[in-house]
Amino acid sequence: MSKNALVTGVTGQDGAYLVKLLLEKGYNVYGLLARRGSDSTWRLRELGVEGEVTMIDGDLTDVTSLIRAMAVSRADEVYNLGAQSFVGTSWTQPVLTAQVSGVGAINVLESIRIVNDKARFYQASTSEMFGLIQADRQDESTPFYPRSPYGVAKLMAHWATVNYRESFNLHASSGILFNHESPLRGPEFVTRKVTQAVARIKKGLQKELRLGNIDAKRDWGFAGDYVRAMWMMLQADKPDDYVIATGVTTTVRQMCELAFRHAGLNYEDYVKIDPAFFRPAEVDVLLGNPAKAKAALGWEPSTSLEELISMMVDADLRRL
Ligand code: NAP
Ligand code: G4F
Repeated sequence: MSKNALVTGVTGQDGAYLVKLLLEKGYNVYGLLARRGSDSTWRLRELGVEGEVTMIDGDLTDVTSLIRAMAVSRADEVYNLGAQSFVGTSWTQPVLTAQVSGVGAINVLESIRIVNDKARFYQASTSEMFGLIQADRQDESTPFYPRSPYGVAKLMAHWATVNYRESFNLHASSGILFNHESPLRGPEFVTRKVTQAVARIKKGLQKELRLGNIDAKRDWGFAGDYVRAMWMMLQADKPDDYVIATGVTTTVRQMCELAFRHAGLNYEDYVKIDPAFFRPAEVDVLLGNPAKAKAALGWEPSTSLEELISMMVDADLRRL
């Protein structure tokens, strides 16, 4: 019998790749669709899976809609990917961020307890929780020190996941995912902002690219690899927390260099530093150690940053 999965954040980058993976594995896939004024399903359409997901109206801040979604989907597995996920916005909308990205996870956990406490749960935790890093390479034992309202909200959701596992014996796992990108990445995040600008500059539609702190370092991987890790966590006998990362860190500056070079351009001719894009508190460097995920789940990334950025620039050139 095929399994049922419920995905919150189904219209996001990870939601689209996860839906594709689950469909390939024979799941009946249900998505929690938050009501928006305009069409939000373009990513599912790009991957050719829009018609294959059963959408259920709902919002992470409305626990009644989550209880209904659990009942309607009869989910065996619940992937909580929904969030206000842009760090920059979390300083201007801290309460919304706390409600969606923090309390929202508790709402999902409660709906699981009420409707079916045998359903397995995945929480989209984040390397942003490490913030002001307390170890050179961050793993599951590294203390957290969030640096943004988003990081604080996600830390609440992370500990709620651990607490519901320990209190109620839920199969609740948390993936501490480092930055992961793709051609479906939102244009506000730095990789996509860069690859979109490279394509526009190449086609003569844009003259310069304004960025903030290009000395920040991130451990960037490919979203398609990372959703595989989410699924693997829910297939394990026991729930647990896992760092998912590549183990390589790169500056925003070097990432720009790669992107511009792929289009035959020199980033120094186009990138301008704009204080408007600096953050009130920065996460200067992230570098993950995914050894536990490799040993326990057999998970490994398959895409280098150079391949990833090339894929994104090519996709943005095609779209123009
Ligand atoms: P994303 O593209 O920003 O997607 C976020 C999703 O959440 C969208 O489907 C959005 O719906 C939905 N959402 C927002 N507010 C909601 C609400 N009130 N109720 C229900 N759904 C709501 O994020 P992503 O990159 O796919 O990331 C997936 C998850 O992983 C997020 O929780 C993110 O915080 C976390 N994460 C991401 C990364 C990364 O590098 N990508 C790393 C670590 C953790 P609309 O499209 O309708 O707005
Ligand atoms: O691409 P970013 O906005 O991603 P950030 O803040 O690392 O957050 C992403 O990864 C987290 C995992 O660690 C997720 F949890 C979160 O949901 C999101 O997906 O910024 C990356 C770096 C930052 O240091 C930022 O200051 O790039 C720097 N940066 C420099 N100029 C910029 C810009 N970031 C953006 N978005 N725009 C700029 O112009």
